[in-house]
Amino acid sequence: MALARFFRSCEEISPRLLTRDREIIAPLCSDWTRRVAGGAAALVRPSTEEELAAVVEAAVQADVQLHLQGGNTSLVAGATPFGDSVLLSTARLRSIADPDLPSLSITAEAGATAAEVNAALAPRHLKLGVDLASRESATIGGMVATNAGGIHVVRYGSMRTQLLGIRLVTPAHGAIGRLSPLYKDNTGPDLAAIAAGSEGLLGVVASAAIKAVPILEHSVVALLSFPSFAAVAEAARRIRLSPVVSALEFMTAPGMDLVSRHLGRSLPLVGEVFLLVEFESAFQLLDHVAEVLEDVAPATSALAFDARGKAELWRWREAHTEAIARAGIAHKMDVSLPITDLVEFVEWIEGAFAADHRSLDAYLFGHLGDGNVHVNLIGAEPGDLGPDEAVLAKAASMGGSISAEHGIGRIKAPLVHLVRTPSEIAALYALKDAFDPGGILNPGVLLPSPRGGHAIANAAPGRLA
Ligand code: 2HG
Ligand code: ZN
Repeated sequence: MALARFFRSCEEISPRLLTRDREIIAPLCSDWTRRVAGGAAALVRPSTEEELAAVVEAAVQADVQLHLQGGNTSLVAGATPFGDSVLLSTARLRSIADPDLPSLSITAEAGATAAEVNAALAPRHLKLGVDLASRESATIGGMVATNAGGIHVVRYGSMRTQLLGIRLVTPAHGAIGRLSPLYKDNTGPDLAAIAAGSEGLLGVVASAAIKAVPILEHSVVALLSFPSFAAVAEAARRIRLSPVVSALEFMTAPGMDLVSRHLGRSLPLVGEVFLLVEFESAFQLLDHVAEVLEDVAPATSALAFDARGKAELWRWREAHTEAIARAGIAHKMDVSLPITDLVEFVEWIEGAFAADHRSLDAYLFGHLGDGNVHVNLIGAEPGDLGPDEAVLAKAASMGGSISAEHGIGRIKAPLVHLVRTPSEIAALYALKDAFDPGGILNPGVLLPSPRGGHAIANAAPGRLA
């Protein structure tokens, strides 16, 4: 009944808005990791903010749940639809305005990818401060909704800090917010900051005004190897003091071996733990980089100065996700720890945790400069939350976070209590209620939904849609 009413409203808004074609919908109903797969009764793809607002209003009127999706690169089932719901894709909201040079910013609609926005900025020697391996598919809307981090947080911060303004379509208040070129605007709570990281609970991001940063002429990428994680952490502590570091990433030997097999290339360096460091500056860097490397004294190192060499070194870091996906269905724990506790955490995973979970293969890598470790486990049943909970509870007990940059999604929603008190969770539900009193947006994401079950319980684990 409700769906039929919603379908009729969509038809009135635009005849090309909604499809029920299984061949189009099915590929969008699986998490990128393949760990969970769901389904949707229909797919709606608005092309303008007005259409988007009309769709949300129609869903409110018909009491139909909307599951939101950008580039479908979520690694925590944040964009996987379930049940008799409707998948709302921002894929057709793609326009990108010309860069605003006086305010060093750019406005883009939610469905534009990071790569497309960067392509619009490049002729002006500008780029986004946030960059991530999934740049060809990750969309601006998803990056705002998850407060995306990526490889340059150590230099520029995460997505929330890049936002000058947003337009947000909310069930309770329609389309609100503004695409402002203002760097300063202290007129109450900042809607963009509230929406960033809210994972589609409060509204659908229609567009965002985002700061841009200059493309710096001089850059050097260094791949360094060390005998232990403790040695890497000490090197990172020193490298972080350099004012021109724009990425400070780590990888470990098991992941590097997997990438080596995946790419069909032999390892460029031998070692147990690796650091990938990018230095970027408007000025010549060689003396500075030589000084930093002399100070940290890696066991072995490889440096790249030209675009091709730099891309090749980056590939060793960025190919981890695809190499792991090829090896199996990964349980992904995206934790952050106080920098001083990283060594203890990694030693716990490789020691006590590994001893308790001998059937699992663990791959550790991440954004060391941000204290962000990506723990990838292969070998567990997709529906088994046990290993996830053990790792996340450990990070939480050490004062860390159970989501550094991927979000909570549907997979970790039952574990939010590890890092939020009952009062904080009640406040989040109250915030949700103020924007979406009917609970129609993204049920089951971030907060366990009174209306929708948990992804793991609902999905056919590991089954590809
Ligand atoms: C990255 O840093 C992404 O490459 C993906 O955040 C991490 O695959 C992962 O666990
Ligand atoms: Zn990451």
